[in-house]
Amino acid sequence: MIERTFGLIKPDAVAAGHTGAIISRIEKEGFKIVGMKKMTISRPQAEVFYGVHKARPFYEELVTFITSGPVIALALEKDGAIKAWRDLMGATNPAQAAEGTLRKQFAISIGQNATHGSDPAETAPFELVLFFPEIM
Ligand code: IDP
Ligand code: MG
Repeated sequence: MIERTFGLIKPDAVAAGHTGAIISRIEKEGFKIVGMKKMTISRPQAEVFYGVHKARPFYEELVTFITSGPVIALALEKDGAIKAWRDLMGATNPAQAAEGTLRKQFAISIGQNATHGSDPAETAPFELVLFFPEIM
């Protein structure tokens, strides 16, 4: 089933100059980029985006980091896009990420882990509308 998911290239990877390599890999893996924008996420937008993590001990660190510099927001389309994008990113903790995944290659730490991808279930539509209201 063709579906859409939401992705971010996070501030660590943008600052390190990995934008091009990550975009190139996304295209090689057969995703259609239906939306892409470079932006700096505001504190209010980060609080909505990461609202699901509000109770977690690292919430404040998460919001501070995601607003710390420019990101690339992506709307990605593919057959089974939500799982396919999570598979391409790899595990949250780069120490556990498989060879060939983006987080294995580009992440610095569990917090500064290069990319974001919608989790299964309801987060993809919510995140897509939050960042790409004009195309969703
Ligand atoms: P995911 O990004 O693989 O879906 P989530 O569990 O949804 O992982 O966590 C959201 C984000 O919170 C992670 O991508 C990572 O940046 C950060 N994070 C997760 N666990 C930790 C932690 O133990 N310490 C610091 N940051 C964390
Ligand atoms: Mg998540």
